[in-house]
Order: sequence, then structure tokens, then C-alpha cells
Amino acid sequence: MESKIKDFMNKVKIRNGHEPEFLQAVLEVAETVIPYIITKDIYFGKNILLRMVEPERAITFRVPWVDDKGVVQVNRGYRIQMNSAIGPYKGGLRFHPTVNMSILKFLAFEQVFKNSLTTLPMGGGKGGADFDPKRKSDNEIMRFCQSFMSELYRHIGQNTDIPAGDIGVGGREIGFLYGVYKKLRNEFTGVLTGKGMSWGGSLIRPEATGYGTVYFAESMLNTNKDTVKGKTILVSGSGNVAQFATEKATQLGGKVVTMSDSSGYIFDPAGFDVDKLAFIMELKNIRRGRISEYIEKYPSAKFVKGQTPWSEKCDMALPCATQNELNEDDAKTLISNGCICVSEGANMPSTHGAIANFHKAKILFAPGKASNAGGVATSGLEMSQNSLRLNWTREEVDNKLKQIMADIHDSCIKYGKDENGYIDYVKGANIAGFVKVADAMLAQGVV
Ligand code: NDP
Ligand code: 2IT
Repeated sequence: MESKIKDFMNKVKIRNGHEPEFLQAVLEVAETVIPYIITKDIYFGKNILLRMVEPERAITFRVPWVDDKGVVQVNRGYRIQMNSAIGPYKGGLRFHPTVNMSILKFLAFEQVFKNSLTTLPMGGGKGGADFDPKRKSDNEIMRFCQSFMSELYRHIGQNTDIPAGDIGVGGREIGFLYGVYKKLRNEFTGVLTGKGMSWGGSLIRPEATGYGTVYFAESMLNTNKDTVKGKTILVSGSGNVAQFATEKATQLGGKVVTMSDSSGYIFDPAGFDVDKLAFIMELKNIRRGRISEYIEKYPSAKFVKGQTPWSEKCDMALPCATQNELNEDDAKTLISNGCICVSEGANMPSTHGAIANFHKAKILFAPGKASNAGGVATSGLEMSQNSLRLNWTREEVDNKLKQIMADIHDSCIKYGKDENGYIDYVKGANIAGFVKVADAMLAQGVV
């Protein structure tokens, strides 16, 4: 078995050797899916996984724009259309200076499995640009978005590829992107999700990723007859996912004591109540400030510069910032401090070594492709509402989100429960995600 996985990875490395994040995401899937493929005649010997690691299409393009000083700037734009076997390409756009092919291919690859898990008919894609939105004016953001979409529009469409937000792309950016698309195509369609409520957006979409991550944690805890109530929780990040994970965890009776950004983390031993979270949302979403400013308002909290939150004592951890933000040493620290449950809000925040330690300690661990799927699932619900030309209530969408997260949890149990009763959610999510896409690919022939 080891040699089969090694042979496969060697083939993938020949083409993608310079893409470490992509190789990391592929290895995580290969380690669990190849042993499964070998036991199933319908999949064996058909190179399905080798086909899945090759994007159906990868586009890069120039994004020129003029900054507020009148200087011409140039960024690189991308869209990876990874797999459309079960539906149109679907996945977010990331604007961050670290964006490159490796990052976007890892995200697009994960998205294929995640979208398959949601039970909705969505293929996988991802895109973005190496643009840094920090310290840019609203006008600069608008001009960048207009330039970006003036190329991207010819590659996407409501039945082809439906982008959404990710790091650095929220409601403001989706608005600017939508405006240009609508102007160029002269049509009002559901080509993007995460739209504003008055122009085709869905209630609960802003909350969905963070809420879903906590719903999934609750389901995991329930398998041990436990709940989020009373748990001390570490959250990383302070963006969209982190904010709503904190909100839902607090509503369910948990106490979230940390949040972070790329400059460090804040620790508030009393936990973030409704007022404190409202302050953080205003700080990050309106004033676009830094998380360190929290301690000016709440001096009993501390700010730890340049560190991640994982050394603080907790029962649960929700990494909601970015890839590889929780390493093997962090995992060991969390376990020795008594952490029993990790639910990933971000994509691939735990390193390969960190996951191995969570499994060794047999704690509850959910990979992002299962636990953060609530965001894209609710994007799928936004697409349905756009097609129907009507809007569902907050309660209707939240109930559908809860049901989808419960279904994903069931799929993980189906394929991930071992003979001793331990649920390997990585294995469960990877195999369940694979089966649906692989069956569709087999039915559609070698294309
Ligand atoms: P936001 O841009 O709203 O927030 C990102 C947060 O992560 C910020 O606090 C940011 O801090 C921090 N961060 C980003 N890069 C780094 C870094 N290199 N080191 C430390 N901190 C960093 O993004 P989202 O909340 O939307 O996304 C967070 C994660 O969730 C990502 O992994 C994304 O792929 C994933 N995700 C998002 C979904 C969505 O619907 N939005 C759906 C599913 C997954 P700073 O401001 O300092 O950069
Ligand atoms: O990683 C993700 O699932 C997202 N950024 C959300 C994608 C979407 O299409 O809503």
C-alpha cells in the first residue's frame, strides 16, 4: 500500500514538484483514497485520482490598475477550473499577496471534495490574485475588481463557473465584481455568490462557514455524548469565518477566549460576549483595523505579538485563519493542554504532522473540507434561490445548512469509522467526497 501511494505521489510530483501546498493536499487525499480504490473493482486501474489532480483548465491573466497616486500597478489573476463532473465549477476568490498556483490548486482540489460532500450539484474551482487589499482605498479596491473581472467574465457564468469570496474577498469586493460582470454581459444572473441581500444574496451566507464549523463540532462532540456548552475555545483569525464561528460557539454556550490576525493574537479570559464581538466586527469589517486594537478598548485582555493562539489552555480549537497555521508542535501542545476537539474553519490550517498527532491522541478532528463546507453549501442555496427567483427566510436557510452539516457528518461516519469506533473524519470526508465525483467521471467517459 505504502508503495502504491508513493508511486502515485511520485507521478504527481513530476508535474507539480514546485507546488508544496498542492502536493500536501493531494497526499492527504491519496493516503486515504488509494487504499479504498484498491478494494473496489469499479475504481481500480482507471487512473481516476490521477485525472482528478489535473485541473480541467487553469487560467492566468494580467490585472493592470491605477492606484490613487496615478501609478500603474500590475497583479496576476487566476482561475483554476478543477472538476465539473457533478456540476458547474464553484469556489471562492482569494486576494492575498501569497496567492500563487500552488495555493490556488490546493484550494481548488479541496473544493472538489468539499462540494461533493455538500450533497449539492457543484463542481470545484478556485481563483484570485496576488493583490494585497490591506491599506487600499475603496476606490483602489473598486478599480482592481473592475480590471480583474474585465478578463474573468469571459470564463465564468451562472451555468459554467460561479465564484464567491475567500480571504480578502467579502461583500464589498463581490459587489464591485458583480457590477462589472453585469455591465459587460448585460444580464442579471446568479454568477457570483455572497451577493448583497437586495441584489440576489442569501440570508445566512455571511454566517454560514463559521456557523457550519461549529454545527459540525457539535455533531462530533455528540458522538461522545458531549456538547459545545461550557467549553473553552480557541479561535484563530478575525475575518468572516472566525467572527461567525465565535458567534455560534458563544450562542451554544461555549467561551471563546482568543482571536487573531497575521500580527498576533488576543486573549480575553472572560470570553467574547455579544458586545465584544460587535466591537471586533466593527473594528475588522468597517474600520479595517488590526486585532491588537482590542486591548485599547478591553485592557484586561492581552495581545501576544507574532504568535498563534495554540499555547493557551482550551477544550476546543477552531482554526479559522489560513493554511498551515497549526503545526505539529502546536498540536502536541493543544493535546497536552486537554483539547478534545478541533474543527477546521479555514482550508488546510493543520499541517500533515499536526493531523497525525490528533489521530494518534484519538481526539475529535474535522478537516476543513467537511467542517467548513457550510459556506459553499449556502452558496449553493443562494444559486437555487437565484434560479427560482425568490428568497428563503433566515430560518429556512439555517435549517437547510444544519441538515447539510448533519448529512456531511453522517457521510464521514459511513466511510471513516474504524472497528474500534474511532471516527477518522479525514478518511471519511475524502472517500465520501471521492465516490460521488468518481462515479460521475466514470459515467461520463474519458473526457
Ligand atoms: P478573511 O479575509 O475574512 O479573514 C482572514 C483572516 O485570517 C484574517 O484575520 C487574516 O488576518 C487572517 N490571515 C490571513 N492570512 C494569514 C496569514 N498568512 N497568517 C495569519 N493570519 C492570516 O477570510 P475568511 O475568514 O473568509 O477566510 C479564512 C479561512 O477560511 C481561509 O482559509 C478560507 O479559505 C477559509 N474559508 C472561507 C470561506 C468563506 O466562505 N469565506 C469558506 C470556507 C473556508 P490579516 O487581516 O492580518 O491578514
Ligand atoms: O473555501 C470555500 O469553500 C469558500 N471560500 C467558499 C466558496 C463558495 O463558493 O462559497
